[in-house]
Amino acid sequence: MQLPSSLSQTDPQIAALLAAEEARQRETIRLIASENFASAAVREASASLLTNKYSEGYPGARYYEGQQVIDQIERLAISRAQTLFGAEHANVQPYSGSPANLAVYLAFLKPGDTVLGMQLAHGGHLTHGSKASITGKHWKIVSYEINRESQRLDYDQVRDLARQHRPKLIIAGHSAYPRQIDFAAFRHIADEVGTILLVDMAHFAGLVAGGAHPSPIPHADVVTTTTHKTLRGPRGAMILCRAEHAARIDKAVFPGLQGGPHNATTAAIAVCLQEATQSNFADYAHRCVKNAQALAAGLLEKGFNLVTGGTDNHLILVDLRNKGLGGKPVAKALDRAGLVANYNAVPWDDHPPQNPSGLRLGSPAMTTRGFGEKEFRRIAEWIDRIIVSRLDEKTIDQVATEVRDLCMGYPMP
Ligand code: DSN
Repeated sequence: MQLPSSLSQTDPQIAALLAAEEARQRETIRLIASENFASAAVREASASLLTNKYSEGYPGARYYEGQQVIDQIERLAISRAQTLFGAEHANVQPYSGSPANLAVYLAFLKPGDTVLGMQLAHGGHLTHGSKASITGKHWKIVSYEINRESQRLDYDQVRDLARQHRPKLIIAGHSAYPRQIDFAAFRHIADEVGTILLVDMAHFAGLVAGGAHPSPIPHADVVTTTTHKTLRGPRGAMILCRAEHAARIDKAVFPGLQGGPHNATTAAIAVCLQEATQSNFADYAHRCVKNAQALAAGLLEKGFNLVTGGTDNHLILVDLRNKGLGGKPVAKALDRAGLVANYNAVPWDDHPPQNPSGLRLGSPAMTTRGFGEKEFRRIAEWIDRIIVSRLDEKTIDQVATEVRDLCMGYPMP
């Protein structure tokens, strides 16, 4: 039987929706800090016929035959990850960031053990122990916060909590903390209480690869990362660890948590890791930081409150409380103007997570598209114009037209 070859013939409805999404991505400015534009090569590998293959197990030790090619692909992805990040061991099979983190819990903890992680509203991730996540239900979570005055990570507090609660796992890393982390300080604390240190570098892995952010690899026992954020690969994840932990990490991923790896994703991860070794990737990584700082500077000039007062990575967390508007209505108004961001809790937020006081912004996607500091300054002006207008629809329409015009000069990869 001949399978129909084109999506538009087989399923015109989905084909039309894909075309609509392509137009939306082309005509809007993406400021979601965790999003990016993967290259055509990454997307080609992701959409390849590798999706047809099952391969439970690891290269050379599979439960299905026919792995002549898949084993080579996975070995290549592993060795590229080890080389790029200087890691002793890499597992490239986790389906995404949450399963990668869960695999680390499974590898090192028993249910009920104590974990020390960053409070969600202070920049942590759901899987760092939020009550809404399985991690907050099956393990005893102690959370550290940023310091009220400095608004930075408070390593004394982390040390005090570690001494008091003797966690089996300490997690460093974030989804919404606009500053670099002192990984050596976390290492000292972990050593003092004799515990495992996990760094979740999902947000800044691309910056690490491009030399625009310190690497956690020399300090952490285990490092998890997604591959689709600043790293600009397919939607997937990796776990990097010291050789002594390799067997328990691999066992936790498969058969502990997952079944067959997504081989098309594995190939696309290999491609993105290869792309990350190119000199233009280092340039992209440094521009991500410069562009985020330009956006931050533009917002500060307009009287916006930024958590920690600015950024030294790819993201910004705006506290909108001095503007008298909630994060959700602002994010929705910006979306109508073609400025796509997400509402976000801020530290000590007095509003619920469904309608919090913050707005998270990020530079990676539009940096990939070629925006520079001038364009990011313009974004600050647009955001200010919309806020000053109190989310007036006419102003939003005018900004939307200007946004579309600017986007036309910056083609998608
Ligand atoms: N959802 C991701 C983010 O936006 O930061 C974290 O997993």
